[in-house]
Amino acid sequence: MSRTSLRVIDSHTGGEPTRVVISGAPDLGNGPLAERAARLREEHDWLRSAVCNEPRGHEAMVGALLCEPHAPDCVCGVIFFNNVSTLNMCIHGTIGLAVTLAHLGKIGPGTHRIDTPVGVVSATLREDGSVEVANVPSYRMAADVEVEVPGWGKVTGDIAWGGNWFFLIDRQGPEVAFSHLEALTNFTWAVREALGKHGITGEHGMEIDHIESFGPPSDPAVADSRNFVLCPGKAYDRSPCGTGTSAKLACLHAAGKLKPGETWRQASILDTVFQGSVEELPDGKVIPRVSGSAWVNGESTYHFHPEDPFRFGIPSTL
Ligand code: PYC
Repeated sequence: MSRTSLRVIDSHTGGEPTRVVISGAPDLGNGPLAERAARLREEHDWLRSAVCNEPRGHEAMVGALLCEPHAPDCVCGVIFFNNVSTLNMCIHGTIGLAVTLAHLGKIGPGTHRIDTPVGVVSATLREDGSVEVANVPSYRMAADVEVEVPGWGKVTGDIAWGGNWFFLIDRQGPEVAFSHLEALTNFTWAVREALGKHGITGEHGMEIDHIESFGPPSDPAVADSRNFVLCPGKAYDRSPCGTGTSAKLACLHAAGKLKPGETWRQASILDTVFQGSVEELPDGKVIPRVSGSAWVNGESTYHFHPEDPFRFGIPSTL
């Protein structure tokens, strides 16, 4: 097991950081990516903590471990993780990964398949440097689910899969504006806890660990909606959240409000925008296509001095 140094490349996608680990990671075998993600969680959690937690990281940091793929015809595999655990999927991170691979000279413009723990996605690197991700099949599992949220009353939302499980809330709670970050965090965290308390889950009892609140856009000329997304470790997504945008696209499609090929422009709480559209599948699910831009903004080598008490990060207090 190598704990001597790690090489990472940083980028951000619409304000949300991605830190790609390009070398120095432990060997997770060559099985399916979901198996390797479980091994990372169970046997090598130090890597996640060293990369995402302080003093090298911060609560919003998303790590991306670059791996050999398991599925055929993929340019690479990736396992995403954050300040508390691994993530099933991450689209802002896939956009960040694509520009990182281009920065390394490993890919050029075109479409590239990428293996993830929840299935193969594809990233199309365009000539202008933007990236479109074709996500895993996504769907609305339930509409208008009511939950009693202590301190906030009855909240109604949709439950949808977009590569992660989301509870999507429209125009309830605090105004979706940057000046209300603290109130939005308190509200969405209370919703998440209430869902857990009432046993409201995604398929197969999977925890709904992303809460997404929607309001009107600040400028209807550039976006159709603005969101606030609470991530599993209580950080808010600085980007419009690609898997959250996928869940939104699936809900809009299920409600008859978005036809294949139509564009939905989702703004983040920072007013950065992802463009989205859907392709219908015969089983009623959709393939969301989400596009945005990312910029490489750093490269580092991490060292692990044996006497440094925080060489593997300051553990999360959650
Ligand atoms: O873009 O899918 C996303 C994402 C998930 C968590 C943070 N960003």
